[in-house]
Amino acid sequence: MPDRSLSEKLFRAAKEVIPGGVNSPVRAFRNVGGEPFFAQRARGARVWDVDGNEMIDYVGTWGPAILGHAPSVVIDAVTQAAKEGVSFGIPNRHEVEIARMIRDFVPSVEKVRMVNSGTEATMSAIRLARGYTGRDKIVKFEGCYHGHVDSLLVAAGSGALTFGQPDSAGIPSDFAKLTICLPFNRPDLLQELFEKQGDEIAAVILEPVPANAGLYLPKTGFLQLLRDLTSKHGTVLIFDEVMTGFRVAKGGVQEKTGITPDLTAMGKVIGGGLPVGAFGGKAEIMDHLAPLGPVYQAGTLSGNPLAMAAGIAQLKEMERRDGWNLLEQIGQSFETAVRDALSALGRDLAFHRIGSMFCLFFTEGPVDNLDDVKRSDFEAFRKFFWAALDRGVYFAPSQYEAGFISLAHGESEIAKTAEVTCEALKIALA
Ligand code: KE4
Repeated sequence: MPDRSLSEKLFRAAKEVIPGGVNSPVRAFRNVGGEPFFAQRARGARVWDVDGNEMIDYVGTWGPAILGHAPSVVIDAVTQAAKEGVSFGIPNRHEVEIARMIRDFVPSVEKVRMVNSGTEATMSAIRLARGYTGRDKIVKFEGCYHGHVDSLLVAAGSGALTFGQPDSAGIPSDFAKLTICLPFNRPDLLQELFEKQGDEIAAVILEPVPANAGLYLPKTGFLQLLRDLTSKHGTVLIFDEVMTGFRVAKGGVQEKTGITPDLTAMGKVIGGGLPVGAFGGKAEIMDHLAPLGPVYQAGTLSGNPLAMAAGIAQLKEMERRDGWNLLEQIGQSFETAVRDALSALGRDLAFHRIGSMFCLFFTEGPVDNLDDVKRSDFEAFRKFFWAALDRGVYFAPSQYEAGFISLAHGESEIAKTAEVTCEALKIALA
């Protein structure tokens, strides 16, 4: 068992001054029990805790670390930008450059507004859709998580699900009732809803590949049906690609599927690890934003030069190395290792992967939506998580999260992970 005494000491101190000792609930390890470790430093595919324990990291700061942690191209870009100033609150050239890159990577994004988190991105996209359509109702899917937005913390995933709080306290019922929640991958229920209320619905927002209740894929035709129904009824279709964007493909899920939303929420990868979100889409809709139009949205640090420089450097490096193709190759070798471990144990657990995002469910398939995920053996997951962590591999501390592979996960990391996964599965499934 690794020594984690300094992390324990820090956690005790943290809990005295920070609610739950964390600045984001999922970091508290509540889904797996025990206490979180405290990071000392991270580089490439590895993270070291304050007690000096080294781990191969498959959380990757929940998505941004697509090149691996602290890539030199990002550090150099941020250092250079900082020499000119850390924040202006004045338009700067970095904002124009990253906006042009986002537009070029994601053709459905004709105009984009930078913000400071994925939450801000989805919150702003919803407000914009309501302002553009003049309608109030919105649709989301059970288990999808779009940040801690009042109107979207309804049947939400990720940390909200981890704590059994898919419907947060503090949200007025008058507010929540404007959010209609459907199970994912149920075209029948979608069709029925739109037949009855389609012309009253401002927007449908979804993770086109849900990855906040584990990771599962849209069934064939589901996204196309969504696109057809929203187009027919003048409803704004919003893809929340905060996690999948610039990761599962250069242009995200919309590039892989060819289904084009009206608006896209983005974040994580485009910030290179610094606080960034963005939302963008059709100019006709985006031009309803202040100062052009009646929908207000603002942010002191939006377009911050350091965050922009980090995102530009990361996107350029991904493009230079054709990172998406490399990630697919690494993802395939990772998947082979996991499936070999499962077959050696004679267990047919559901393992889902799209590019460099994955999830091992402690249940047999099919896993098509949140109800299927809830069949998982959470005790076995807990044992697996700690057995892997104690052997130097850090997976996401919740069955309701996805894993992330980076360009820094080389052959040695995958080989070590295969060995540890095998041992951890034996312990978890014994
Ligand atoms: P942030 O506000 O946390 O930057 O982004 C919210 C968000 C929006 N949309 C999607 C699809 C997301 O996955 C997220 C945030 N992702 C979680 C990980 N599942 C962040 C981790 C955390 O809450 O600490």
